[in-house]
Amino acid sequence: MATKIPPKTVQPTTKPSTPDDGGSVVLERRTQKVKPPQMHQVLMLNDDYTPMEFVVVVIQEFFSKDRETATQIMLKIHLDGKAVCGVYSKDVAATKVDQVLEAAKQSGHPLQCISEPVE
Ligand code: TYC
Repeated sequence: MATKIPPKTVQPTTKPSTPDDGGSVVLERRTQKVKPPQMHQVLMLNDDYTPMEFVVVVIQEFFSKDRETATQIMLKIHLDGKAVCGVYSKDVAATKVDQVLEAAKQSGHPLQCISEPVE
């Protein structure tokens, strides 16, 4: 596995020796400009037809929430029109959206799910 270098660490770099430096090695400090990856939130949208129980089960299954939490999220979607079900890397968020839409399609429900960058 590749070794991860945390952001804002300082990496020593060697400077080539010049003719009159006696062959010494100079260590320079350089701050790495590595940003954490952009995260994406997965939102589920309300509609008038998908059963509440189906939404709760989907949230439990695909977003690893316990029944209480899944119910709270479902009710927030129902009342506010949408809610965040989870925050992931871009690829994982896209997979969650696909899984939810496929499950909804298989069951004949119009449930909608989207992902968007956080902030
Ligand atoms: N509004 C739906 C109903 O009353 C329930 C529902 C909740 C639907 C959340 C979609 O994402 C949703 N049956």
